[in-house]
Amino acid sequence: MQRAARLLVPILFLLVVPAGLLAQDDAVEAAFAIRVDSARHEVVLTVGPFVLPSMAAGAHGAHGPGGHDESRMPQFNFKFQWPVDGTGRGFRMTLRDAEGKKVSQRVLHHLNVINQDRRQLLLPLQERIMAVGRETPAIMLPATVGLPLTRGTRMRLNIMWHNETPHDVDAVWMDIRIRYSPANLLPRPVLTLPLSMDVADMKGRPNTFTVPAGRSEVAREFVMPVTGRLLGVNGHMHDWGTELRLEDAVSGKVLTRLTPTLDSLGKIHRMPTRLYGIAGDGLRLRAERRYRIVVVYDNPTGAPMAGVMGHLDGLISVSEADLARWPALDNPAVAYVDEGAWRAEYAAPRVAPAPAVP
Ligand SMILES: [Cu+2]
Repeated sequence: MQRAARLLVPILFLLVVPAGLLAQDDAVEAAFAIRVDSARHEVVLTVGPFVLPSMAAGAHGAHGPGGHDESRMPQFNFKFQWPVDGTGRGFRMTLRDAEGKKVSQRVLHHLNVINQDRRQLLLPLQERIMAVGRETPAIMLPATVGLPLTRGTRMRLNIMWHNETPHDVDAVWMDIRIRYSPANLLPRPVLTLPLSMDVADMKGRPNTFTVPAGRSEVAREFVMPVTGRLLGVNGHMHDWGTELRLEDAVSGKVLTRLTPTLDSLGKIHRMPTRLYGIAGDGLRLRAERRYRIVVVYDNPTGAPMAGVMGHLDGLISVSEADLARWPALDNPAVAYVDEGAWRAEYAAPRVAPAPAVP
């Protein structure tokens, strides 16, 4: 790699799409722009401005008990084509206001970048190459690994806002800088792809479920479609979740276990990220072998708790041969062997019949 001085970077690709159809009632149009900063090897997405009135009054935390009302949260989608051949390594996201000052990530519910041209390994759903919540820090992999991406891949950026601060935000712009390694990088990076393991996720259903009062476990098994090495994993649970683990379903051996750090009220403060060696071998998951994910809740509220979640999000490395065996986008195969949280013991919360109107 030549170490180029700070040249003005050539812009390979520039596209501006008004999002008028999705804009808020007051007709502010958020525009989307994409460009390639080839000196820094970054694809830069810029979108804004968004107007974000405070939702603090009467709104609850995004992941409080009983779930959260996403129907009130403004949501935006922007489609674009990935502009370069290479491997993605990570990203940085910043929010800033009209003066260029940083805006707190507490106005964001989530953002996702979805690869519409590749499916997930376990479910026939599109691959999520990036998922950012309120607390997600910047993620950057070493140049020795990366997510394979080809120029022209169809992508979708999805943003949901939830301004839980007491202040209205008049205008906010989002900048996402996605670092890539060019296709001619030698030695060729180890190919890594996201792996989502969820106790409830199914096409057409929410990935939330209900847990009873007291201690409970939900487990779900899946069969790996290809061999891969788990390089790292983090997990997501709601309050009163106490543990997430991955087991070999045949031997029962616990392969990894994540327990959250709790705040003084016993609520989840932070989920750890486990790394098994970016440079090392990682944790081997073998094709055709059965694995089990388990989420444990200890619900002290005395009542069933709806709208909770349990999933592990990992990164696996695969060989070129295994990437070629990756299920095709139109392959409807589901790797889960059971319905997990959606099994028979799950009963949808009963809705009382509405009183008759005279
Ligand atoms: Cu959640």
